Amino acid sequence: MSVLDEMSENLIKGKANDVKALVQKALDEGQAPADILNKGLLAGMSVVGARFKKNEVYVPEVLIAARAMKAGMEVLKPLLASAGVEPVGKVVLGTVKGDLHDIGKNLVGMMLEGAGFQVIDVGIDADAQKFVDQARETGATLIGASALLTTTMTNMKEVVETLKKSDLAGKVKIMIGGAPVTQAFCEEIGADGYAPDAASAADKAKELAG
Ligand code: B1M
Repeated sequence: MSVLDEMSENLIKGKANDVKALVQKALDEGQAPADILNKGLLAGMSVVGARFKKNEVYVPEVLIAARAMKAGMEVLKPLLASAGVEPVGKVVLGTVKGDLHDIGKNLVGMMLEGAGFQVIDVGIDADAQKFVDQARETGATLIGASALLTTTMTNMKEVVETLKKSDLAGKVKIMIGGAPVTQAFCEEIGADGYAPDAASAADKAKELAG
C-alpha cells in the first residue's frame, strides 16, 4: 500500500498521530504537498463524507476523522502556502443571530475544510452584517448560514437581504442549512443553496463555488 493510501485509511479510522507521521513520511519521500493533500487527506475525508451521508458512520466518527485531518494539516499547511497551493474556495460560516447551536455548524466547517475550502468561522449569534463584512474582508465567495431554531431560521432571510443590498450582490452566494431548514425555505428566502447535512454541504459548496 502506498503511503498516501495508508494515510487515507488511517484518516478514515481517525488515527491522528499516525496521519501526522504519514504526512511527514510522504514529505520525506519527496511527495508533492498538493498530492499529499488531494490523494491522501482529502481522499480519506471524502470517503468519510460519503459514509456519513449513507448513515454508515455517525457524528462521532466524523469528528474523529476531522481531528486526524487537522493533525495532518498542521504539518502540511505551511508547505502548501509556500508551494502556492490555493484553497478550493473561501467560505464564511456561522450560526445566525439569536441562535447558539454550533455542533452542526462545526461539523459542516470540518467537512468543508475536508473538501479543501478555507473556512472563516464567524461563530454563533452572528448578525447578518457580520457575515457580509467578513466575506468582503476575506474575499470569500460563499456564505454558509446555520440555524437550529424555527424562531431564528427567519434571520437567514436577513443575511440574504443584507448581502443583496451590499456591493457583494451577485459575487457571493449563500448556502443555508440546519434541522428546521428545507429546500422550500431556501427558495422562499432567495438563498442560493440548501444542504441537509454536513457531507452534502461540502458537495453543495463545491457546486456553488464552482
Ligand atoms: Co437546543 N434545541 N435549544 N440546545 N438543541 C433543539 C434544536 C430542539 C429541536 C430541541 C427540542 O425541543 N426537541 C429545539 C428547537 C425547536 C425548534 O425551534 N424547532 C431546541 C431549543 C428549543 C433550544 C432552546 C430554546 C431551549 C431553551 O433554552 N428553552 C435553547 C436555545 C438557545 C439559543 O440558541 N438561543 C437551546 C439550547 C441548546 C443548548 C445550548 C443546550 C445545546 C446547544 C449546544 C451547542 O450547539 N454548542 C442544544 C442542543 C445540543 C440541542 C439538540 C439536542 C441537538 C442539536 C445538535 O447539535 N444536533 C437539539 C435537538 C435535536 O436535534 N435532537 C436541540 C447534532 C448536529 C450534528 O445536528 O445541528 O442538525 P444539526 O446539524 C446537521 C444538519 O442540520 C446540517 O448538518 C449537520 C450535520 O449533518 N446543518 C447544515 C447544520 N447547519 C448547516 C449549515 C449548512 C448546511 C447543513 O450550510 C451552511
